[in-house]
Amino acid sequence: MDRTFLMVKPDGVQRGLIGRIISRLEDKGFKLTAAKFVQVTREQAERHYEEHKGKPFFENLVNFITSGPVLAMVWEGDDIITLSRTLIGKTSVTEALPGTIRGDFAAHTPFNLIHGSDSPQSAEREIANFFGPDEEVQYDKSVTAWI
Ligand code: IDP
Repeated sequence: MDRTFLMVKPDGVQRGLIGRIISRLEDKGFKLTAAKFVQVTREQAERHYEEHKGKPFFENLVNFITSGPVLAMVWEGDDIITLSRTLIGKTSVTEALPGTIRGDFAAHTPFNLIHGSDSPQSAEREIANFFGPDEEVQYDKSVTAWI
């Protein structure tokens, strides 16, 4: 089973889209193993987006992600990194296709509602930035064999 870090960003929280975003992840058959509703600190935001340090939009991005609470989550599933990014849609809202979370709900970059890790290495780093080693819940879902 692969795992990833998914986060409803402050715009998703403010717009009341937490439930609908989680529904899409559940509909796909992914398994939630950890969730935390938090205010991201500046240090945490800079660590989370460290690959973008030095880019022109970095400061705005850190300001955005610390502007209100987020829902940080860990989800599991086979190939979940690729599958969840397909479900999320393209970074730029003008390229995100209808049917994807961003394509259906987001209208302005960087307000694109949800973050998803782009590699197993990023996932591990991002999970460790938000969760301690004992905060994930291990359990079986009886439908797994049917997904
Ligand atoms: P991703 O979230 O689709 O993985 P990344 O390239 O990792 O995309 O960028 C992280 C976040 O930074 C994006 O989701 C978006 O909110 C913001 N962002 C990315 N590129 C730009 C840009 O060119 N201008 C403004 N914000 C951007």
